[in-house]
Amino acid sequence: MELNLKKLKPYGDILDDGVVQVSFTLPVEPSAEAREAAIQLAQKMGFEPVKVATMEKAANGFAFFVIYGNLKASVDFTQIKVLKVESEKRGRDEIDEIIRKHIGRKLVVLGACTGYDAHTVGIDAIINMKGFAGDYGLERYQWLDARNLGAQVQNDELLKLAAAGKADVILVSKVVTQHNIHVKDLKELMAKAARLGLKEKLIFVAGGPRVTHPLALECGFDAGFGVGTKPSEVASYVVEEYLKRHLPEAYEEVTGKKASGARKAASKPAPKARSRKPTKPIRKAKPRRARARV
Ligand code: B12
Repeated sequence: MELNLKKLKPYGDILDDGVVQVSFTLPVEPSAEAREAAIQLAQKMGFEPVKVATMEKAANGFAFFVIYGNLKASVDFTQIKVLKVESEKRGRDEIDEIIRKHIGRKLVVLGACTGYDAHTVGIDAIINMKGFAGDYGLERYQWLDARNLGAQVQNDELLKLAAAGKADVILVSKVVTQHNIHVKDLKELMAKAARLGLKEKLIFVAGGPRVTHPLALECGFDAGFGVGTKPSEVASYVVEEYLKRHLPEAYEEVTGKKASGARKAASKPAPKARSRKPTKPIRKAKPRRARARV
């Protein structure tokens, strides 16, 4: 049997059988009627035939099911187009070497978890020295000056620090998404950045478990990263984006691609090989009392 990408289906035992395992709980005691209800629900989900592998009592008045079913639906894989971060994944040494050779100074990266969001672990995973899943954090890069401002940093404070510290890149983490607070905070940051003339000057990257690249673009960011992101993926994007905007020739040399997407602001090349220290050391934003505004 040959794989037909135009009619892609889940794989169970044999190609195109469409076998899927789903589990759910019904708020009724396990019984023959509960089993039939689970089968009918699975049929409504598009499974045929349906096999109830497990029906267990989860608690008083609750039945837990594991169902195997053959999914009838398929998707045309050849027609799928996804808006995604296009940069090539590179290792730390290569990224450091690109910055040393083509930019000649450290790129200043500021990261924070913003608003009233107190979840620090995501931004720590990206920035802190030890990194995430065996991938060193941005602090470990010789040619990045990466600073982690922690959590509960207000948008105004972040932009003030970005301007004062002459940041090149802003990394924003959003974890709490209740009532779409992440979208509201991200959009507000970008509206303020635009008013301060920072939107075009800096590279803005958003991240978090429910952040996607399209969502980040919708909020006015340049890129978005979600679950399982590794620091080197972020560094790879940042260095390519910086070259694309400021040093199109170097971008073409490094990537083999035309810097056609270069922005207007990019026409002014960044000065090479100069040390750019922030006017004042960037102080960590004052932590606010953890408050769940959700
Ligand atoms: C630990 C934790 C906490 C700790 C946080 C401690 C700390 N210092 O961070 C504490 C106890 C404080 C906490 C509090 C709350 N929490 Co909490 N918490 C969690 C938990 C268990 C783990 C989060 C975590 O650390 N993940 C590990 C990191 C590594 O993963 P990550 O954040 O996804 O980061 C990765 C990527 O997303 C990405 N990334 C993240 N940020 C960025 C940024 C950039 C720029 C980039 C490029 C990439 C990137 O890279 C990272 C590495 O791959 C989650 C549940 C879960 N299992 O996820 C709930 C969870 C996030 N919390 C939740 C909630 C509701 C709360 C509270 C509101 C609870 C309450 N009612 O008080 C409060 C909120 C407090 C506040 N003001 O924010 C909900 C959020 C639901 C939602 N959708 O909004 C979750 C999902 C639990 C749940 N299932 O309900 N929490």
